[in-house]
Amino acid sequence: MTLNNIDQQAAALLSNMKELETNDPAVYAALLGEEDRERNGIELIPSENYTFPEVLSVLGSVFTNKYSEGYPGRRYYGGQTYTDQIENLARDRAKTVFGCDHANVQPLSGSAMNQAVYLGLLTPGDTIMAMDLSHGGHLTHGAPVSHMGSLFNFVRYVTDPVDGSIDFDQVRADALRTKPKMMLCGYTSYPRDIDYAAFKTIADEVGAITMTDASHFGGLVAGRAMANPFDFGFDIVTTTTHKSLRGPRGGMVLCRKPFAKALDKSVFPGLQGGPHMNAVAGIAVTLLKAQTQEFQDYAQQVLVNAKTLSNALMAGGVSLVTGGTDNHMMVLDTMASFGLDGRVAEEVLDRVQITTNKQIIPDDPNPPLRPSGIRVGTPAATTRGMKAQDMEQLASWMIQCLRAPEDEAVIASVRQEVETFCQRFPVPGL
Ligand code: DSN
Repeated sequence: MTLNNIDQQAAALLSNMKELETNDPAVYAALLGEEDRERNGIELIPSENYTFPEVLSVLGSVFTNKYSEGYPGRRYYGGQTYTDQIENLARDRAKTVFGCDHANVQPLSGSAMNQAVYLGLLTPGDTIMAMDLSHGGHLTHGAPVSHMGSLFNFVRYVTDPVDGSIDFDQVRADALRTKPKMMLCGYTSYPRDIDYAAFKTIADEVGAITMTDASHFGGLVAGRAMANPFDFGFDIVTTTTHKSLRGPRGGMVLCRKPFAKALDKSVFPGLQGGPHMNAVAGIAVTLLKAQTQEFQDYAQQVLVNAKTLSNALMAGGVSLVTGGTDNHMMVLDTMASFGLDGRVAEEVLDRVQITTNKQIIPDDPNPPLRPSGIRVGTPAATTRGMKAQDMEQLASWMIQCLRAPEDEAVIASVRQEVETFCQRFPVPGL
């Protein structure tokens, strides 16, 4: 019996890549193209990031070969010595990082993890209070177009049009009237922090389970830069693992002990079959990284960068939804600021290799594919080492392009400047 050493693994990786180049040149070419895109452009989509090189290693590893239905020590397939090791590591590290009693690291995605919580703890038809989609909530927080929106009775709260605050007197009145079984906070496009204490007080008054979907800011909670809902007595926190946390694509359900059994059962066998063990290995690796000072510094810098970027945009006359940010993201009202809908704004910035995403704004009169704004965030740029002064430069380029979307000279010159700038900031793993 021999275990591979690092030289053998390096030779295997090179050989695997050569096989791809030879046997599937179309996919290989797309891979090279994506590498160049990531290297030569600035990633500002707030839900995207560059994962750790160690995570890339385990994602492309033999762990992808293995079926592991069940949980460590109780599997439905043999050969689980090493998969049990990595899943136990991932679960224990998740508990340490987030300060919770129990962790399930098997959800294949953010939608699956949220569905597992609702379906595991509630009965179809039950009432859940959550943030309205156009005010920042996620599809799985009850948007009418999602299956969850038809299965459960979602009561939606909204935000103040000027400062983005939540009217907790209104939330309380709605909770007393509708008697939700669950109160959910968390968001996909909301640039403010959450008042967990206020939610918890109302939930306790009506006997609701408290849940936070921390997908966007899970990494900032892990890095101690943002508040942890468990410190306020929350029952459940879900988070995707690939956004601010910098892990592989996937999800986690974290909870207090009384919910552990039902939630495990809901993830498997309730909702999913075999977990993706290469992703579970990546989650384990990520959660060790998340315990370092370097990660905490990154999390703090994400917030500093977001504040600097938002201030620079506003100083340049850009209208931001809620007038700024408390977290890693901001939403630009491009229609009000430049007379451009979000699709056009996204396309103009794409042309200079600054990647953003079109975004509906609260109560947007425009449709989702031509909404009034774009969403921007700093986790990926921060991972690459960009600091506050770089955010001022980014704001200046964005404003130049959005003010003159049809000026080919401006577009060409900013594109060149962006490409030169990017050479100073290597992409991890490339
Ligand atoms: N796709 C995620 C985001 O961009 O926020 C939410 O599903």
